Amino acid sequence: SDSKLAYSVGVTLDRFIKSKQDDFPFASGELSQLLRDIALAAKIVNRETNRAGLANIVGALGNTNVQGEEQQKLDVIANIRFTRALTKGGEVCAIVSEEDDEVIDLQNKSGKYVVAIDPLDGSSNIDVNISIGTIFSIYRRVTPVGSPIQPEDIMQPGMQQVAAGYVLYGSSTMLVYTTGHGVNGFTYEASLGEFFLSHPDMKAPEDGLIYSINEGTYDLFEPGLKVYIEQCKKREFRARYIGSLVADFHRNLLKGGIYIYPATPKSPSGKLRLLYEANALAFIAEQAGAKASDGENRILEIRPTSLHQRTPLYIGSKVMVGEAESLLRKER
Ligand code: AHM
Ligand code: MG
Repeated sequence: SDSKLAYSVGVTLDRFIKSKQDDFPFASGELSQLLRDIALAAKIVNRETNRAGLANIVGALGNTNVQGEEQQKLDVIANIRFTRALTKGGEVCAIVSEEDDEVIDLQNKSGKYVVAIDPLDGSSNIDVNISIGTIFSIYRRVTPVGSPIQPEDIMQPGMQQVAAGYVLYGSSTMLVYTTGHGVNGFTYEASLGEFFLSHPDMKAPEDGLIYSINEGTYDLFEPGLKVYIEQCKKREFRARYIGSLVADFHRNLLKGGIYIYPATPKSPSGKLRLLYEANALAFIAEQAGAKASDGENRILEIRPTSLHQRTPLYIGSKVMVGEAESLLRKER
């Protein structure tokens, strides 16, 4: 197959990014460099993730580094690693991170890009050795380079992303990203320290058989969603829910399926965050021929009003998301 061929020829992420530089609106190479910065931080976080179970042992052996970082929780470490990479790279002027209440203004006047990031999503899974992920969105700032950053640089709808991606720290580590010209996936080869193109031009199946939702809260679902879930059961679909968004999304993208995090009376906007969780995955989904909505509206068209705002999320195979939406509409 094509993907096997590409892998055997050995297209590294660096080479791929270079060859795609023409995709970028103003091919100055800065976005390419920014993607490479993210990939480097991902390698470091991958290393830390692989050692997660050893953290206490390493501490006991007195191997703490100067910052004492081994003692910190992995999501904090990931935040430090990504923030540092984005700061040192020089292309970024501001960062929105799940780990920080406020926007991080890097005071870097020449930086053209704003990054929204969840450095380590699904972190409740770390202690039990289950897949976790990093999710990132990249925007071009809208106010002039050289001036102080403004709220409108940060609060951009997902449609304005220039690139987005995720890293899945799973049975293999993968980096998947889009710049709006299709989706490509790279698998990490640890012994070489390189990501290799393993999933060129990823396309989601139009329809699927997997549904991913925390059914433990079924009683709180709105009527249309209850009907949809009952339909999934009648058709004997497969229920798969890791509780790690990147992993659930990635599986469904490859195999065909829907991931749902609904609104409930307790959390009327669901749980997931628009800026650094939903938008990036929505951009990737659409680029792969899938669909992402809040049950009613296209995720990428939502105008953010606050930094950490939440949104319900219905994401995955086009047919499935469409069906769920029409049932919600019918019962509302
Ligand atoms: P986090 O950002 O605190 O890690 O939470 C996000 C995670 C997602 O990865 C996952 O899909 C979801 O929370 C699971 O939530 P729940 O346990 O409510 O099903
Ligand atoms: Mg998260």
